[in-house]
Amino acid sequence: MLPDMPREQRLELLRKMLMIRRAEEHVVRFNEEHEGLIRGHFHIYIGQEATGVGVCAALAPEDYVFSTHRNHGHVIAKGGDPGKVLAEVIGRETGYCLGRGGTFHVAAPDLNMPHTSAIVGGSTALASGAALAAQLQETGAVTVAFFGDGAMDEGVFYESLNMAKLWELPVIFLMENNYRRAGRVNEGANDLANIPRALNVETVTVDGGDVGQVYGTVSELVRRTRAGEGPFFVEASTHPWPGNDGAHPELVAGVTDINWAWDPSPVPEKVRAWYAEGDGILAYARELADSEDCDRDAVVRADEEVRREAGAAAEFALTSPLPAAEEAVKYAYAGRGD
Ligand SMILES: Cc1ncc(C[n+]2csc(CCOP(=O)(O)OP(=O)(O)O)c2C)c(N)n1
Ligand SMILES: [Mg+2]
Repeated sequence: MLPDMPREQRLELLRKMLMIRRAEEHVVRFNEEHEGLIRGHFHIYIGQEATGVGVCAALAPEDYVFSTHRNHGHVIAKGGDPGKVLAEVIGRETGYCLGRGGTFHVAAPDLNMPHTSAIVGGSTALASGAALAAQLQETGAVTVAFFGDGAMDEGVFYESLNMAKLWELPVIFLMENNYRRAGRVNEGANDLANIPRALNVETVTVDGGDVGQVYGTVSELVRRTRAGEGPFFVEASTHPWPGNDGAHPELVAGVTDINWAWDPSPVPEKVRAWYAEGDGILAYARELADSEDCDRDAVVRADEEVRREAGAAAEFALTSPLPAAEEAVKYAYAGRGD
């Protein structure tokens, strides 16, 4: 569904989604091409870009977003600088958290993303707290908590949702179901959306791969949340990206070629179905190219620009210095260091 907005803004949504894809392709390549550059695990938002971009496009700059272990995409969607995101992913002094956070904790307070939690379910409590503050201070800010289907197994999720409902907090619980099916083997509920319904939290399900649908649905919920009708719960479902199947994310089909949107024949057969049906970026590229006031050329040009920018961002990160060893604890404790 094309989002209800002028052509330039529609293209801007495409650019944001592509920026997440291109930046994260660099993250996977950092890991594949530079031994020891990323220490430990890392998580990739590829395949879910339409959700993050659609939600953040519905928010105002003063609204809050709390994210998870898949935060890179959310930060870029909220307007983050891809160079500072990539620098943080590899622990550089020029990153959003001066290299102290790393891939799991790319927080960006100046974008009203004060913290991200790699503790599964943690974002729901942080977001409810921020929403309580906004309610008490009457700032009018809306808070979004992104979290995954797995976070619904956590006790903190129930507590956060229940308190948010009882106190009518201005918060939207945005569950990203990246398994594209209702219920899971480790859930008693056969439909995850029934869990918030049991607490009388109004719940909407959307196709998380359809940026227009996400934007339209969340815009209306943001309006209602600001009017004091919250909290709300959204389930945004996506098809799992095949690159996440192994122990570490892998570019199983190489980098995405935007031309696969209209000619999928060069895509390796084992992942062709995902690129044909599951990839929200290619679906949106097709929609835009077929729309009245846009065409393939505009889409391809947007991708070229984004690839250049993402390449410069990766270069910026790779050439940025690590924090000095003697400053390791600077900023680590309140009142210490600087
Ligand atoms: C409290 C807690 N338990 C376990 C983990 C390990 N862990 C990291 S990601 C993950 C899966 C989370 O699934 P989901 O919330 O659906 O997010 P997805 O990775 O699918 O986006 C787990 C269990 C963790 N980080 N925190
Ligand atoms: Mg999940």
